[in-house]
Amino acid sequence: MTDTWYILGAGAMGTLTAHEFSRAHVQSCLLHHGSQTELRFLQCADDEHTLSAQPLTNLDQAEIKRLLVTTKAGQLAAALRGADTYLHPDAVIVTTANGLGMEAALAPLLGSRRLVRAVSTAAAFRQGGHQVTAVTAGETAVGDGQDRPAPWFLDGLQHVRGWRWSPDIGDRIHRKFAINCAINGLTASLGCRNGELLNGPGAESLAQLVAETEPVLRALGLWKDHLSLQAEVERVCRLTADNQSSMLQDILAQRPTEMDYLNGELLRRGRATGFELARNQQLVRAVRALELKAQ
Ligand code: KPL
Repeated sequence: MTDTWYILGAGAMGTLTAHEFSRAHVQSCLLHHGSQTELRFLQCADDEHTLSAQPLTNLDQAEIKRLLVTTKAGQLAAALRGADTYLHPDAVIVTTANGLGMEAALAPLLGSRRLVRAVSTAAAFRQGGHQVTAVTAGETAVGDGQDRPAPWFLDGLQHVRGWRWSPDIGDRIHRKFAINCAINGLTASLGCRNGELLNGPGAESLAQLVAETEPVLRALGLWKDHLSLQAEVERVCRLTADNQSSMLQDILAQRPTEMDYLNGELLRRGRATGFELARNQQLVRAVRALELKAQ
């Protein structure tokens, strides 16, 4: 029998993932940090699915051998701290969190375990309370730096719709980082959908931000594509034109954003290499001000 995947974080991403695992007959258990069993209602096109989320504290010590953490980067450390008692010493831990710069703070919490990164285009949003609406199951790339899929991937995750092993996960993380640095903060600060960065004042702000950002990303080895970042970002904005970026959703729902792990981290790395990034700095300040206003 294969090990159960425990999915920690019963928000939009966790709920959609738990549904996708169940669709693929991959045994999973959705977990949350509360003290009671809760329900989540997931709307997928015309179907509604009800899922239950169990309190983490219901588990036995060291019960978790496979953990998928679906919280954002800023909540990863707290999630791992809360799960510590329940994690097996050899547990595989996978995170779908975006961004860069969280690794050092997490290292003491992982012990001898490794944190495996997953890069996902799955999208869902929470409509307040326990209602979640799925936008797309998307594609999820998982990798631990090895060419061949790990046994824990082959015995379960490979059957889930859109989940693929990726030998070049580092490049995918960097690519998503670059695209999110261009789109997320700007849509959050302007309060606009992704498609609104293609025309008018939104397009002007995007062009200025990308013109400042691409050279530093290239210098840091975080954008290696032969295509310009501007062309790729415009393509993503067209594909996701009706979406509210995840950062805009966080601002609207008064949740902390991933800014520290996106443009905030870019500023830190850029400064260490001699780049002063005025527009990125302005954007980080603008998003922090929105976060503070919401507190
Ligand atoms: O990844 C995204 C996000 O919102 O975090 C994009 C690509 C911008 C799609 O909305």
